[in-house]
Amino acid sequence: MHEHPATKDGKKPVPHERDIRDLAELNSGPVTRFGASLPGNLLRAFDGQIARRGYANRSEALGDLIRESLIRESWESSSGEHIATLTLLYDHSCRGLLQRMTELQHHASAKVLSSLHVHVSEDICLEVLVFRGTAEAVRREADRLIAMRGVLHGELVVAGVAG
Ligand code: NI
Repeated sequence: MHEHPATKDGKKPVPHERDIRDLAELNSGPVTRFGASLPGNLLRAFDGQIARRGYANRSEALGDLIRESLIRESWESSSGEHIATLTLLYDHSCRGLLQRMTELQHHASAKVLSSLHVHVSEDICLEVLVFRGTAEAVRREADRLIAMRGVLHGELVVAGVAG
């Protein structure tokens, strides 16, 4: 990875924003081993998916997931307003979760245009939020919601750039 010059206000640009467009550069450099700790069931399920998709090993599959995640993130460097959906699966019985989620949505810098709620089971709810805002604001609110205790899964999909 090459060095990025500091911008006028002294803040360094996020290094990946430009670099991730260059997959060749992402795939260059020495191979580095690292350790990771995951719940056993999660790893077994991942191994099953790896086998179904025909990957030679976990490293290849993990590399693809990481690249996909980085590329998906690259839209954040684009300017203007975006429309995006955030799908959340959460345990509504988790103490304080509903209040924290509601408060965040009322104060979010990305506007919540609409939401859809489905009671999936006794404890689990599915919620789809439609956001409008800058890429940075939408991503920030989505990340904060996904990180909340009691949220089991979250996925942000950018539906388009608002006119
Ligand atoms: Ni519900």
